[in-house]
Amino acid sequence: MRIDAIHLRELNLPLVHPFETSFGRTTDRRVLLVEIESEGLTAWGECVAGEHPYYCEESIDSAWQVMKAELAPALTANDVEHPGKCREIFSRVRGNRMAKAALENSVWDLEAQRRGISLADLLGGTRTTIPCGVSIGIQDTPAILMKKIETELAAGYQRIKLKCKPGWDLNILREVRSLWPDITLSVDANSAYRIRDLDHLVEFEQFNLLMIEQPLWYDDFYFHSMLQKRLQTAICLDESIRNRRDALAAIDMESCRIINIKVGRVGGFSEAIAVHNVAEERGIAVWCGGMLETGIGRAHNIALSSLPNFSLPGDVSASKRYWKEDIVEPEITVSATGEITVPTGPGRGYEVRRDLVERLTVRSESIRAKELVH
Ligand code: OSB
Ligand code: MG
Repeated sequence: MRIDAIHLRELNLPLVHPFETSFGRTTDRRVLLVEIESEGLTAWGECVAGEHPYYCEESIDSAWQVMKAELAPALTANDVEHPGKCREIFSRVRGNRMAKAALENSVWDLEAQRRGISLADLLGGTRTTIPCGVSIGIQDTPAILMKKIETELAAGYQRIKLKCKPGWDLNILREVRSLWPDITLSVDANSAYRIRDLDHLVEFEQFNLLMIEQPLWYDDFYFHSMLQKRLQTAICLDESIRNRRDALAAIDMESCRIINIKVGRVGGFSEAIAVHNVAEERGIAVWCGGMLETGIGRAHNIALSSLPNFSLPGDVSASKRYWKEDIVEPEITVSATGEITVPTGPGRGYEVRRDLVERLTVRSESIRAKELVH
């Protein structure tokens, strides 16, 4: 297929509630969208990089620069026979996986439209509905957190994940478990602990957690492996897993027993599928993580979550938990039993509200195929 033009845009969208992790608080999301024009079709992708390089090395500004200067020109200069070819086209550029993913995922979105099948089908999905959980940020007080948990359980979500850090961990878990002894519960530390906290982390065992997500360094396997040996509770790796080889290493070293797959973090759908497959072969369950996406990234996460080994509830939740008005229609909704129905129409299955996108755009830039410039 021939890519005629790639449009980058930045939108500013206030979150309904601020989202706080161990590395910081987000109140407004700077959203980077990619729109691809190809032979009369329009496809979309979302770059999930943060406002700051705190979750990983990328930020939306670094991603914009790399897409504009390197990745987008490489894509328009090549014949992209299949979205699976993007990895090779981008291979000269090291890292920058969120920037690569935004473009590659748009090409998958395009290919699904071209073939008139759903994105989920194109990716090899088998599930018709996906189980959903929520990620609840650090709150100003424990009482506010308890209220939030109550709301999310009432909405039907199947798993509650709490962001934690030293000082917002055992005290919180004690209170949550006294109120809800049996719910499926996990924590995500976003690398807030060190190996010297080992005895402290062993205390988490008493709360019957489904998993402890990324307790140690964002780039570590070795110390996670040491920690996993001391814990009955499964460690789940998020930040550390950048690709299929990382997943293999982590599984072989027993650094984790569960993997969180984020399509942006691993550089696109092709690599996400590869991580999914290698985990499946080794009997390691995966689930789909989230990065406070708008409906575009969310739609892509839903399609990915339809693959068979996404057996645990993901951080893929309803639009209204994040946005007053999402940029897709219909907005993403979750059933009373905590499930999202995987759309079956062609492409991503959620229309982009172009008028709203235009109104929210604060900067844009286009990269066109060379032959079109005269
Ligand atoms: O570690 O999963 C994470 C959001 C920003 C950065 C990192 C993470 C998160 C989340 C949000 O947990 C999950 C969501 O989008 O619902
Ligand atoms: Mg995480």
